[in-house]
Amino acid sequence: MTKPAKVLYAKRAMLADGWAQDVQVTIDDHGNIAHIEKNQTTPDFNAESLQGVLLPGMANCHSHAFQRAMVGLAEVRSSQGDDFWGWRDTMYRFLAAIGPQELQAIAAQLYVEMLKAGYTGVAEFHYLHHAPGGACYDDPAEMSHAIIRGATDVGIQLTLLPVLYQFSDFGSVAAGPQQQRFLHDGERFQRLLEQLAASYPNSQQLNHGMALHSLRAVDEPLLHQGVATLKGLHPNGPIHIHIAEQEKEVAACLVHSGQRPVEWLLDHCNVDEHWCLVHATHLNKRECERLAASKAVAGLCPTTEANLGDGLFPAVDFLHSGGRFALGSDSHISVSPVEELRLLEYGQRLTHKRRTLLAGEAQPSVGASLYSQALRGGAQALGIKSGTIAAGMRADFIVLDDNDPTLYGKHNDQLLDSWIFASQRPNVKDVMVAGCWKIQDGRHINEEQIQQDFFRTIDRLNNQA
Ligand code: NGQ
Ligand code: ZN
Repeated sequence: MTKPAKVLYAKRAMLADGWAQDVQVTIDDHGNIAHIEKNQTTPDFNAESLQGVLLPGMANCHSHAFQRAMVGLAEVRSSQGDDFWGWRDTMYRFLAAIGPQELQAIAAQLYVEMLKAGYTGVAEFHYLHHAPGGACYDDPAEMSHAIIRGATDVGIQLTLLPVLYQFSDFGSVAAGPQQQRFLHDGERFQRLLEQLAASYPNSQQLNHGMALHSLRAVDEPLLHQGVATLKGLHPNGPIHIHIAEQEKEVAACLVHSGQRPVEWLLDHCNVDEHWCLVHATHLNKRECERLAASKAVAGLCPTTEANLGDGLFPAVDFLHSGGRFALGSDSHISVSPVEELRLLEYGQRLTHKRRTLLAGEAQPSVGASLYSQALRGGAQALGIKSGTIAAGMRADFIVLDDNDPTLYGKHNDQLLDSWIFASQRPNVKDVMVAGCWKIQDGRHINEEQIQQDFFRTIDRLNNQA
């Protein structure tokens, strides 16, 4: 591992308490911020001068890495039209050929793309556990190792969320043949989590959590068992769940339990700041307020939710109630926090027929308000001390190139507004994860090799198809 940088010097930086000039940031050997000085017109002799604006890096709260290799393969109309469930069939056919080698190569390529776009951490919602056909690998953590290797090689921070999945629908309906690779009972899932905890101690590189695939995939006893397993191993580990994404799922939950999915979850689990409810698209007013009050994070994935025809999350009401959100790139139809935030705001403008909807009272700039909220919610969803530049936090940073026609001459918050609404390029010059540079001048040190492995994997998948 490269040695953490010690002292950085930025002409301009977005700190926890606002914008500052001539900022010197000292980083300790663990990759955390030791201290910060502002208005330091003469930097220390050993300080590294940054060629742009220093911002916190974004945490990506929701990823299914293998899906990056199927983008664009489900955009063709069939005679019956298409919906979320049709996309899911295509995705199930695609994943049948993904083994550990393919998963590692795809994940590595994706994680390089994430870093370059400004994501410094990712929560991997990992449910592709078993071999094609459903048999358990000799090592039950085989596919988890592939993801961890992909992330470690690239150097993005990983929060691994092994997914508990047993059923195909409400009422403990047995899983289908295409779902066999995802399945665990409570005991086998506990063994997987124990093995991962023993093999990989928590570190700056890797954090452990778990996910429940959805209320379709677990019944109530299994849900509680899974949560108890996580709490036994990692008391503060994040717990994620896909919820209320499709209207069909809301209707099925109502028939099965008499309650809507989010309502049911809030009534049956101790949903708190360790939880991330992914999508939570279909919320009524009461659910919206209760979810906000729970301090859980809503894991929003605007480009995937648009691509899959999910519907629109009630962001205005949720943020008005004080709700917390994070961004996820989910199916990776886009890998860009900028594009996610832009679509999040535009979705609201198009429905409410008004402008500047997701800015706060205290923070009237939409770009700055959205970026800082997504930073805070993202770090919470990944269970890491990141998302603001302050002493004691991780040194997860991006350097934004303000010597770009879209960003040049923009004052503080205007810079974020211009980046989020108007940039045509990522504009991310350098990226640091826990004190180590991973992207410098727009490039990752191993990007050619990683891309070659990815291309070979795609060729292999195409030849098999
Ligand atoms: C997934 N993806 O697990 O990859 C899901 C689809 C399902 C999204 N929800 C499968 N975007 O929900 O059953
Ligand atoms: Zn998902």
